[in-house]
Amino acid sequence: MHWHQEPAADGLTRLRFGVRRFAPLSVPVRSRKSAAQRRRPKPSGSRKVHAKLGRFFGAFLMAAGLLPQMSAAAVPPPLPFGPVPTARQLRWHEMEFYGFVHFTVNTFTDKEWGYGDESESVFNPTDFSADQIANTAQQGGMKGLILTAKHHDGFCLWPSQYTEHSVKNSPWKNGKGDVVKELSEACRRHGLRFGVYLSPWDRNNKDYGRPEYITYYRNQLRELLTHYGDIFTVWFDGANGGDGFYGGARETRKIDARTYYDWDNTRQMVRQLMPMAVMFSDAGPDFRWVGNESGIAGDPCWATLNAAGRYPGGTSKGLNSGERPGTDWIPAECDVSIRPGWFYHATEDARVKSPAELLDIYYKSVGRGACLNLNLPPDRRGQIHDEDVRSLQEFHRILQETFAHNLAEKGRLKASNVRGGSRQFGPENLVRAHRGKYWSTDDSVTTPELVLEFPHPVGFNVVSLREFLPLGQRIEAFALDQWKDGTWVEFAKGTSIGNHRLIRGEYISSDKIRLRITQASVCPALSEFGLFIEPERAR
Ligand code: FUL
Repeated sequence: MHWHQEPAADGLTRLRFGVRRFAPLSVPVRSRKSAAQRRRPKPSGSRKVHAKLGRFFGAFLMAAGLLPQMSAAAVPPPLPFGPVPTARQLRWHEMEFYGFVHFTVNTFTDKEWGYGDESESVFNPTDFSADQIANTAQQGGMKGLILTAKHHDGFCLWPSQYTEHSVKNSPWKNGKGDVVKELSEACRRHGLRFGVYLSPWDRNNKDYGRPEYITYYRNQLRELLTHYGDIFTVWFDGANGGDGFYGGARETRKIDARTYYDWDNTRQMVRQLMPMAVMFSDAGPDFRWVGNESGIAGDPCWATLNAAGRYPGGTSKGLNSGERPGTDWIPAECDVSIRPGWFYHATEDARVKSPAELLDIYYKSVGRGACLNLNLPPDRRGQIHDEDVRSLQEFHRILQETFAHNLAEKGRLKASNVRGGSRQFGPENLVRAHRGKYWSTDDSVTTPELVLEFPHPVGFNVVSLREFLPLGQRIEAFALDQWKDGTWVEFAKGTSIGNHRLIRGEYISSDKIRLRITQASVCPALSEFGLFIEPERAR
């Protein structure tokens, strides 16, 4: 099942999104008429005469060259191209950076995959602090956290009524604790969204491999989606089947990942219980695995994919780069741990990724249009280790300094073409970081260019581009030039843009920069063109 558009109250199909800094926006995607046009009542009587007079004077002024620009409402926006994101996908795109929290019995047994026979008594964090975890994430620039409510070992971090294998039988808080509750509440206190990872593979459950287990899995999912407030994502892991405890059977159980889980019905349940939650898996439906666990998206990394025949745990072919043309909007998420393992191991304290490594990952994930899901594994206290906190904070400080000022704001932008000559689609929309506005061209112009001119040379080493996603991924290739010694010199080129493209390179100083769209399926719709400079220590 795939969701591209949502019906609005007036019968039109609309994409809607609104976030910090960005004004709520509705984009009609089937009608060429603007919302203002649709709402405008038909003139009658004397109003008809006024309307006629208005049109007459408008034509007169335009002919006299006194009204060079057409009124905004008269120029229809470009039609959407290919698959487009849903409202819930747009909300997710805007998050860009969030975190995983891998925490369970493995934290105490020093394993990555528990067998499923771990005693509940091993789960005993000495000083669990959901606030320390949420605060670390928030201070590190993350917009949400996804908790491993249940990993492959089957141990539940909440007191599920469907199993004894959970926190309720652990010594932690005398069995009265609930990690899911504490972390979901701490996230809300820190302005973070909260999501859950519920491993489909369960090495503890006696029914795993049989139909009864699917009922058990859905019951657990229902608990998570009805007891803990808003859940922004449900993360379905593709790792599946094999040996395990399985209620004491201690055997190997193989399942057919294509059919066993009956994903269609589970997805439908999530849609009903949590309509704005985005679902992750190798096959979407809302966002996809990027095909590796090192946090690196392909270049290109298209937001589209051909979903037919794909399923969680199926082929990873095409996931890294996406597929174009693709039938479905299923953008990539890059998941990676701040340490070598997903769970905390004291032996890895000296192997926490440095701020420079995290920056490299950021530019190769978020900077290629994907979202970054960076794992922060709590230690045996139940808190994020100092080393991880330090590295994440410095990484975030560098990003904040880098993106504090868009240097392009100081320049003057000239476009080779502006759609209908209308200000509504003018290039000035590009530098104000307003995702609801964009520069676009006439339908016949697919390879336009933009020149940004400054009174004095400006130094930068990062260029930021964004497409206006409600109209689909339209641009296929672009190039950037600097004016140097009286001529244009190309300094970068690329392919996919999508939600975000960051080009990070050598330090450049120039008073004229040019962006060329060199290949596009239809006229482009670009909502950001930014120039930034990284602080010295980032390089
Ligand atoms: C994988 C799992 O097997 C790992 O343990 C981890 O949870 C990672 C995010 O996904 O498939």
